[in-house]
Amino acid sequence: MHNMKKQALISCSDKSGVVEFAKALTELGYHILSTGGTAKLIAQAGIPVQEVADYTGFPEMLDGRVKTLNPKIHAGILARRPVAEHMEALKQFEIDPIDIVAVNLYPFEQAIANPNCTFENAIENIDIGGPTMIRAAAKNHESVTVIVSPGDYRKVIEEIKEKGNVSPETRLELAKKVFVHTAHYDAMISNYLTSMKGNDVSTRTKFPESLTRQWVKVQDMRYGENPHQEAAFYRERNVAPGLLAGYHQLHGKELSYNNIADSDAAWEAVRSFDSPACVIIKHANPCGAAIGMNSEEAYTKAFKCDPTSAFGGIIAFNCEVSKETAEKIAKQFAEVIIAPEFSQGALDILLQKKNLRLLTVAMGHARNDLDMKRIGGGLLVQTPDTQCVSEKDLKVVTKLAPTSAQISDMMFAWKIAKFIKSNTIVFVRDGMTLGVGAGQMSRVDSARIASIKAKEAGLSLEGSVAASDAFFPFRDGLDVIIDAGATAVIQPGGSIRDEEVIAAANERGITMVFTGERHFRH
Ligand code: 93A
Repeated sequence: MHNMKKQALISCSDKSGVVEFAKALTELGYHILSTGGTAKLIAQAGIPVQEVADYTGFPEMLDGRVKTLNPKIHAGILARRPVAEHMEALKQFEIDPIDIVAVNLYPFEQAIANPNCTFENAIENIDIGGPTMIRAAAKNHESVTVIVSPGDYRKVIEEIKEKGNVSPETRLELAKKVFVHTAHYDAMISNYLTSMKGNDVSTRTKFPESLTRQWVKVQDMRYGENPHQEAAFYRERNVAPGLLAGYHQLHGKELSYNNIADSDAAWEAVRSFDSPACVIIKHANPCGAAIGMNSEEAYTKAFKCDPTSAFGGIIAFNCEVSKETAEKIAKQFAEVIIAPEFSQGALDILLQKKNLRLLTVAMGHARNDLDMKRIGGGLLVQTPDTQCVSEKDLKVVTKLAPTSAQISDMMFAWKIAKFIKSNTIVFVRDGMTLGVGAGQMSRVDSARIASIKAKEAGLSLEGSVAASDAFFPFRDGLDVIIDAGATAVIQPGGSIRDEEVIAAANERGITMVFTGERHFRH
């Protein structure tokens, strides 16, 4: 052995913190081995470093494809220090044990995120030597410390300074990170390669042959949908945060499984409105939604729609919650309130409610790129429903044209209908829901339920607007809506009986528009 010092191998594409790390290790008595670019940087900083090529006796070759792939490196990493035969073997071949491996990989993900990335460039960004070293070091975490994230340099240095060594617990933690990291790295590569259409390297589909995502645990949960189900909450790795990665809980008990699911639905719905809006969710469905001049007006209107169901609901706002709004909310039992901000006056009131959870959430986060639904032994994947019609897309199909007030209510009704489970019928007037029929197997039943609920809430449907999330297969559903008092209907159209349904609307003197697209939600 030509080197009795402890050794660290540093080979990093992301070179942040490398010089400081190498310096600290040198001061702690480590010999530094490093690859071309990293070695150069370390040497420039005046820190002693030996190139891997110099140590192995093999130059970096094949345009850098082979730099560290050598038994002198891999035996040095993999040798079990407590096993005498392993240490004998190292001696026999003049190999020095490597105690610390700090590597981060060719930036494959960043490379393919560039729209101009060529296939050749992507392939060159597949790191081979790096994953090999970190997997080896992680496997041998009994003896080796492996670092894949510059954020961990400091912890390692501090432990060595304090105890002369990195603790077994830290080595195991760092090893776990490696396999999470390489699994993600390989997933990115396989998603990229299998999203090619056939062998055509220039075309890609959103749906790769093999779809691999990585989910990182946020927390264990007390229980799932029901107390006898165990549960945990995960977020998707390296994805722009949605509601959950982006929320901040100001107050209240931990969110439950159902709280999170419903909060997500509430947040998705409320952020789709441009003017101040309030959406109240129960069991994943809006039981009241409204727009208004401010949070107070929006809440008052939304609550009126179905005060019974709003009990224990999730209330979401897309605007600051005022003191006046908080005073009103304080009179009902709510599980969660979500808003981009709460005024101090509102907080003074709401923070007194022990069981109320308050979340601040930004409204502008990106949507998921794909929607997923588990089925027995499989996964259904689709692009999310991001369609949103504008006024100019509406096609008037009746003799009677809608008034501008009706058009505004139709647009509101159509927006909220998208967030109500199918079959959906929702009555609306003056920017508030009056009755919601959700999740029924027949559209006629949804229409009936929506009108019954409006009546129970003491709301008149005379002159209201109704939205249907999909076409009417027969005129019966439409008749129920008109009988209830609606004078304007918004629906996608597209039924083979559209003529019959349009004739019914004309016969009964209402106005109807088609959107040309539907919003099933299950
Ligand atoms: O092309 S490789 O797969 N072949 C190797 O043998 C190898 N060894 C280390 N890439 C290899 N590396 C990678 O080089 C490391 O994972 C790191 O990302 C990068 C550091 O190279 P440099 O120090 O020259 O900037």
